[in-house]
Amino acid sequence: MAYTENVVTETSQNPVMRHHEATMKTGTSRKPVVLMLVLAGAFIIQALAFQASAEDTPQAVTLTLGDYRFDPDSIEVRSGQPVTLTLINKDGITPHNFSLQDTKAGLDIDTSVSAGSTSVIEFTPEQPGSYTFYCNKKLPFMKSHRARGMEGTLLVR
Ligand SMILES: [Cu+2]
Repeated sequence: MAYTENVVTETSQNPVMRHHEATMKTGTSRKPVVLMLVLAGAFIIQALAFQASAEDTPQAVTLTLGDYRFDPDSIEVRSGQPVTLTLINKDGITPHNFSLQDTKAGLDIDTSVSAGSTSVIEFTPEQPGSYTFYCNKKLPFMKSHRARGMEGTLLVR
């Protein structure tokens, strides 16, 4: 048993030791070794980050608001994963809004987007289903934006 351990130790450590010696000879400082360790560390961190992003990818969706409609007016996302929603109001003077309220699904979004500006929100839909979103803007004595057709569907798979 002791013999086997010796063999394993020798084969696994010798190349590393030789490599260290070689590195030390070529340079007067330990810099190459340190650099190698930093690079190895960076590689591991990158690998971990990639793994995390594959499991928890933010879903990016962009909606244009204007002319009393959403474009597109139907979006589809995966449940349990964060959604980054970019809302672009392309109208020159009309403010719009993105409302999506469903207490059962844990969705409570009410974001206004002033004329010509962009808002970015993030939310995580936990409950698969079909949800209606709309613009809640309405001027006195006028039809609401929603009544004029400003609504759409969020499909959560
Ligand atoms: Cu509107």
